[in-house]
Amino acid sequence: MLNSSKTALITGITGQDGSFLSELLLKKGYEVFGIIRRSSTPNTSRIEHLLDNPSLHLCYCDLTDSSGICRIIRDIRPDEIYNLAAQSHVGVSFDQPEFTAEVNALGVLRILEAVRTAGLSHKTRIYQASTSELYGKVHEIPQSETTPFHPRSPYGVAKLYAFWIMKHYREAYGMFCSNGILFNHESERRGETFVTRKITKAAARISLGSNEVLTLGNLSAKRDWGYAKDYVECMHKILSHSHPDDFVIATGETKTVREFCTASFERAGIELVWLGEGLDECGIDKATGKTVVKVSPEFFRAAEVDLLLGDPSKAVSELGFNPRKTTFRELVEIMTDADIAKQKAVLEKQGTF
Ligand code: NAP
Ligand code: G4F
Repeated sequence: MLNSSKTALITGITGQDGSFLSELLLKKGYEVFGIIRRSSTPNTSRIEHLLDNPSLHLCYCDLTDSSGICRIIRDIRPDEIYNLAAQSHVGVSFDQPEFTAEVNALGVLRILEAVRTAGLSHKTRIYQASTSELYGKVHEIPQSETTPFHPRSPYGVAKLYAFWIMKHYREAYGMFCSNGILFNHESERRGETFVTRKITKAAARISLGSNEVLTLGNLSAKRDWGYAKDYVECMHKILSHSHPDDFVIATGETKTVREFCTASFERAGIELVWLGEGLDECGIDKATGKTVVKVSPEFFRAAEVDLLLGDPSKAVSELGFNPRKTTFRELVEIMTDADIAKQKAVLEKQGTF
């Protein structure tokens, strides 16, 4: 159904979720405004295919820049804001805790204040990209909207502030502020340093002849992995809901990093056998006997989130969310197949395939 009169502002439009959400909103007839950061090399590859769309408008800004945020919100007067911008890498947040807080915590406050001071409190609906990292050292399994939070990283702590400042503006000013507590969601557009994409890219390259060894950290960490394209639909549903609220979006299934590896290599035609324990654990290609996966302390974190498993019942009943739309196996296939196709294209260009 077309929604031709609506205007949405997406922060983080160049990211994985921003690119899928722009596609969705443009299809629904929105005028989409996106915030991009100035960079010395192009950072719009994920939305390249949308750049000619006359309903897509990009403006330079940064979540650390209050005056820019105020100006853009005052000028656009958006019906909806999707705040997806963040320093989104948990591991990096240990190295850049202050920057992570500036963007992931105070950035949200800047948006809320910009909306409020522009007199848009009762017009603009705001979605905040909250995260299962809030549960951290989990207090219960599975995690739902009522599970207490216990973040385990500067990223998680910053996102906790963001979660609560959203709730505060909802309660104090009656603003339509909703948190989507999204569990890990991946895709063929996932950043290459997140574990799933790191795995699918390596599995593809190794299956096509590369001699590299994939080096990972904690293989036993468990995550509830869904498909990003499905999850952005929930972002829109959350802002289209009758009232502002917080929702867990998850599949209700959890797998280890090791299991993701096994499934991706299998899709790429390599049967993995796991040998050893801890730092000595490695994944062997059963057919050749070669080590293709090893472990390095370099990728361990000062504090780990061991197990995430979401309970999406509320989103299922109130938003009509289907947590089984894309299964774990289908997700692994989508990502691995995409990386195989990309690697084949690279090899073809080099004349080696
Ligand atoms: P992503 O691919 O890393 O994208 C992050 C986006 O934020 C990029 O567009 C990035 O711009 C932008 N950004 C970073 N710092 C910024 C700043 N200071 N000012 C303005 N923009 C900035 O992340 P994603 O996976 O799409 O995730 C989207 C959001 O959901 C993030 O807030 C993330 O924390 C949250 N989240 C993600 C997951 C998940 O599993 N994917 C789960 C729960 C929550 P550049 O392209 O210029 O770097
Ligand atoms: O892929 P990851 O880096 O994602 P993580 O830390 O779960 O964070 C992602 O999901 C969150 C939602 O829960 C988002 F809020 C956040 O923005 C981001 O999108 O790591 C997943 C697991 C971790 O336990 C990590 O320790 O994989 C483990 N891991 C093992 N080896 C690794 C590696 N992670 C990375 N990035 N690289 C490795 O080599």
